[in-house]
Amino acid sequence: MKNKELAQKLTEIAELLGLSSQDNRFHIVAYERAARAIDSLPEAIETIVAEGRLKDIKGIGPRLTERIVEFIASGHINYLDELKRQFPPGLLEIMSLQGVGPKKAKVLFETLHIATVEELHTAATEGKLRSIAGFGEKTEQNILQAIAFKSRFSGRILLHTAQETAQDIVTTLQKNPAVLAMQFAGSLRRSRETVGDIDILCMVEKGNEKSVMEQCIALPLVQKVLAKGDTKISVLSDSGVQIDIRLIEPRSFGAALQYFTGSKEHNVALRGIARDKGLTLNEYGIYSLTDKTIALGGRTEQEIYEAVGMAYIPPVLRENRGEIEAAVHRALPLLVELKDIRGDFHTHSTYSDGEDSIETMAEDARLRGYEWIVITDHSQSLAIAHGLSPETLERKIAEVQAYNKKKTGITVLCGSEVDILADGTLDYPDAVLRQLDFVIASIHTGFKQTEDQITRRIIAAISHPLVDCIGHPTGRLLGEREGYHIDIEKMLACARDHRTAIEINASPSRLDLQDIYCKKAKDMGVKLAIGTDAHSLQQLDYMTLGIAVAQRGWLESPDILNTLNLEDFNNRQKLTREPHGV
Ligand code: DGT
Ligand code: CA
Ligand code: CA
Ligand code: ZN
Repeated sequence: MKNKELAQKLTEIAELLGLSSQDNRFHIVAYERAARAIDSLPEAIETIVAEGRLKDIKGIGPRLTERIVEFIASGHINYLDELKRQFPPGLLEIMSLQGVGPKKAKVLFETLHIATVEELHTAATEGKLRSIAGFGEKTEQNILQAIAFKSRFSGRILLHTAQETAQDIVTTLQKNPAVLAMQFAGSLRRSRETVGDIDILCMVEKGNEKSVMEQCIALPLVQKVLAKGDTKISVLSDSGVQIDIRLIEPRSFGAALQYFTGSKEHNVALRGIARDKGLTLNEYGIYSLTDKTIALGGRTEQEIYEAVGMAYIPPVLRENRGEIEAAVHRALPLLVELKDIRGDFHTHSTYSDGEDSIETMAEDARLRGYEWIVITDHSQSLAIAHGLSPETLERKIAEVQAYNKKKTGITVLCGSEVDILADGTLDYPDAVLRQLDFVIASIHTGFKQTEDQITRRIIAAISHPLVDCIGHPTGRLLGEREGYHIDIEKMLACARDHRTAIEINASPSRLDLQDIYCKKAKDMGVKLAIGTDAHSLQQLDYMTLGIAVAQRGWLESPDILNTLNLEDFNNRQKLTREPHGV
């Protein structure tokens, strides 16, 4: 399937067009839209092209069709190569810095001939940027911060990307009869929001390693073998991520899984407790300090945790943040799971910038076993995402009511993701908000305001009686931008007082509210609402990422509003609302 590669190329075209001096806005939007549509297709683009069904995809006109057909036939898009020749390659990387768009990148190139991030760093450090018209000392500082942020992230990949890559490997290797079992390990298994390298364990009987090793080297994604021993191999993938695969005998598999899942801090603390009990723990098993020849356990992880006298600790909690003490006292949280989820709070339909209709989204949610789905299209001022005018919103409400009359087995709730404007007011009047089943208030503009301004703005929204939830509360985008400045503790305290929920936005590059703050929210008595922010039905899958964040934040079913059935959901609605979802 070449979907991802094609989407990436179309995105690059959009980015490069932004550097050009002509007004290309419409072309840029068209390429971005097409990239998103192709990235979320459920089938291979090759098949669609071969069967002449490209025209069925919304937003793909004759020009895009031509480029896509060319790419499928040759693997190249000439137009992209041409654009690349016009601009130095480093400019794309410069544009990916927070706060540096095509306009600034272009000025930097034309005035100071800056064409790489290194050159930009040097110029900013030497104070040369402030001489450019429209730049100031502040811009210089922001650029240095953005470069620092990017290098901190650099080399790490999104959890979702790591999961997809690792799953491909597991699917291939599992076909080998010598492979008895496979498990993710490391930060990937702990579901950290970003992953440095991918760790995978294979259960293989002693003597059977050779064929598995050969198969690892032959994996299609392997670009380079970094290191290879008898039972361990490290490779570099074609997308530049390192993958460590270890082959482990069944009798040590649990011990190895425990060891290589980490975190390092968790393991250090666990070994300390083992030592106090006269035990020693390594990647092969758990032994008595006095007789290291007899293993007391090692086949399963459960054996290890039992031997040191504590409850089994789920991988998502293994960060040495109190889980060991809780396991000793048999007081671990009963973590929320996917099977507890009854609905999704944050989705977009074709009414705003989603790819699928309300009906299509609802049917997919029904197949996932949900009882309800909230469709939260954007509000009027967000023109770039086709925000809805109050008139269009009326039409949408009517469509939702008509849909619910059909009793398909799932209830659609008509919501909106309403912009919190720069002054803290909302993007719809109360009369409009009152007609909605669920209101998420989000910040999409004015990121440069001070912490005080942003916090006040969010608090104004939280205290508004018609707001149910605050969307992606910190505005961060992993690896792209740090988010706006906000006093999280103040926000949470206000949310508790007004019984307004805080979103766990499960979009792969958001995962916002972050795990550590979820735990704080729970401790403060704030409810959380998971929203996938799906812009297509496939993206409803992101619920698993939202669950991972919730679990890493120690959250249990009652902490998460998605576990409410429809009746309880309607009952908790604020009294000011006129119910019409059912
Ligand atoms: P990452 O890859 O940076 O996202 O984070 P991890 O946690 O996956 O770290 P990684 O890949 O270096 O190692 C995987 C696990 O293996 C780690 O969580 C704990 C264990 N481990 C690896 N090397 C050592 C070591 O030298 N000492 C200890 N205590 N544990 C180690
Ligand atoms: Ca790792
Ligand atoms: Ca590793
Ligand atoms: Zn949003």
